[in-house]
Amino acid sequence: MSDSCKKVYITTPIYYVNDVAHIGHAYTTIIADMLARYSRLAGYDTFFLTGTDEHGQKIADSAAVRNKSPKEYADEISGKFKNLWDDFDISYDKFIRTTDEYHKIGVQKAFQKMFDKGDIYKGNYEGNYCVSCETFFTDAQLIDNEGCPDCGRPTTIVKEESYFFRLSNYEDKLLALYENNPEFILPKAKAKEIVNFVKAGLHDLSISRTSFDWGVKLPDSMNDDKHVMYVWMDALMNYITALGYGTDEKNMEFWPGKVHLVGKDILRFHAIFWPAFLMSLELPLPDHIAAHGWWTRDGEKMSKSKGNVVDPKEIADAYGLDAFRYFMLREVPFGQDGDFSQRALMDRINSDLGNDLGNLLNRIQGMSGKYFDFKVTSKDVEKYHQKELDEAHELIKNAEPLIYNMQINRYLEELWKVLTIANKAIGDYEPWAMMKNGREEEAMALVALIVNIMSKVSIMLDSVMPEKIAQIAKSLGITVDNASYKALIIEKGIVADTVITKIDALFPRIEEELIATAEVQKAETVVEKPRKEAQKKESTSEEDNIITIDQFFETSLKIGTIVEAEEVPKSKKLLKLQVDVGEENNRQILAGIKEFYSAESLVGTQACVVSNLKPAKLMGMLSEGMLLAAKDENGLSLLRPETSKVAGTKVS
Ligand code: ME8
Repeated sequence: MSDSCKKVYITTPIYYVNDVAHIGHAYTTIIADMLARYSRLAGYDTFFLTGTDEHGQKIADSAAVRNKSPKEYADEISGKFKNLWDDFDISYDKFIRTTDEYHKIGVQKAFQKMFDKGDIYKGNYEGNYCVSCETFFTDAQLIDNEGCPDCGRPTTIVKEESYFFRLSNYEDKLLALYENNPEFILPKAKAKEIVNFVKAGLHDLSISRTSFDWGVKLPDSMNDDKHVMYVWMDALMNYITALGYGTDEKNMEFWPGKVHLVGKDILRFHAIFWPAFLMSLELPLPDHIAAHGWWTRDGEKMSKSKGNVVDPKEIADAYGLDAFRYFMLREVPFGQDGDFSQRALMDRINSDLGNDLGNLLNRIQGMSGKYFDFKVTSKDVEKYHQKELDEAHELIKNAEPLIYNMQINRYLEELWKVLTIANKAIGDYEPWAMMKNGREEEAMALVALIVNIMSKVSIMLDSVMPEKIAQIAKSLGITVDNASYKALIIEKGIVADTVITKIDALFPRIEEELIATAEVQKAETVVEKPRKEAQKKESTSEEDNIITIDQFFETSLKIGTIVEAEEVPKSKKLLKLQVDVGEENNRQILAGIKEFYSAESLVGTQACVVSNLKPAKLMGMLSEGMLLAAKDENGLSLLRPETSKVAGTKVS
């Protein structure tokens, strides 16, 4: 980031108060928190905003179901979000609620300004409305004339008087914006779909509702009590009302924002409506709208109704908050979807955090204690290790821009390369041999090299794992702040003489048995989930879960011949199968069917295989597919062709 930009404004979406937080919400908030902490450390005047979105029919309906007033209900859920972020030590500067008075005043002022400019007019609307997505759709967009194209739920026809925003007037300006600012939408790959959407033509946007009253009223001057503001108009404005737009404007100096972080589900609102509103308000535009992917569970979108939600608090309590933060930021490239698995989390803890980071600190403690009574001086480090220091500085310098380009997983990868320099140097130079041969000065320089590398990496990791880095800093006798960032990172300086303090292991190893338990639990859901889903679909309506034929064809189904089968020791449910699906090599598939089939009985039989499933590791073994089965109270049956088919035959 250039030095001229001294103010940084970072936002999360404001979360709907119709549901409690899950790891998806935690993900966005943790990325934003990392960016905010890093910006502060690097010396930028930073404002980090999060909050809750509390108006609209969806919230009013959720409250009604619970026999609560919308405000009562919003207070309760908003409080839960805030408590969670406080538990997670999220460093927000402001938590906005759209029911806050200053917000409502700001939204009304914005409406008035857009109206005075001629960008808002009154008309009539008739359209297909999805309450869940709070969005209108044209007939052509609907699935089978009724279903919402975003969530699949049935839409209803809403006919009402409405105020409209002249979105159609902004088509060309928006296209010019995307063209002239190729990094406005991040990752850049996502811009294409937005550009195509705008090119297809924008309709004016209905921005008020008369069918319910749980929303911000229009400004008094409109003299129109029937209407409340469309929830997305109300919600998007939070990014400026939180800075005091229309009320106490002193924090508007943080505008335009650096980055609005959003999930890909709400990119369209942020990359089309929001810049158009801002243009209408004659306000400058933010640098980036950065859209991340979805966290799924066993390949499916997480939602309460599916019962597959991962509670972030439970995970952070079980594995440690910083390990959870590291995992979320490291595991999935920004913009891509990721499947949440405890096994992957444990692997990261044992390998990246325990072996690479934690163990390096142990080695510093061990070597400095054994050879130098914990006292380390860096006076000769440049004499003996300029090359390693240069390599480390180069990697760090190149890693930094990745942060604001939202390539945070790559940023972490680069920092781990710096740790490798340190771990490798110990093996290459063998300080124990140096000590034996009386080359104490060189051994000290080597220990100092490790301390210097660890200190620099710690500074760069502070925003990712603040609690653990505080412990490392204490052990190294350094401080992590803007002064040390400048001295050790920007000016590439050397750590002052220091005394190392012994501390407990930072990331104790998670034992294999625990990992195995988590794997089996996960494996069991492979069998259990489809059954539960099937039952649910029977009891609710299938209309809730309509998919298109194209979505169906995304799943590749083939006939497989089971060539070998054996039991997985210590697992109640798993069998390990080698399955011929017509490829050069057989696939190894772990199937949770041990209670229903013996290994021998399966050899030579056929089954229907999902063959384009992302490979997963179960109990340390690769599983490259899934067998289809049906289960009821009488047991489980694999789905097989009626007569034998050539292995690899497509099922459609
Ligand atoms: O959309 N994976 O609120 P919301 C990753 N109020 N991120 C996820 C996720 C998942 N499975 N599920 C949710 C709204 N998120 C509006 C926003 S802003 C002016 C108004 C995250 O409660 C992700 O950031 O439905 C997504 O954009 C946001 O939660 C949606 O939260």
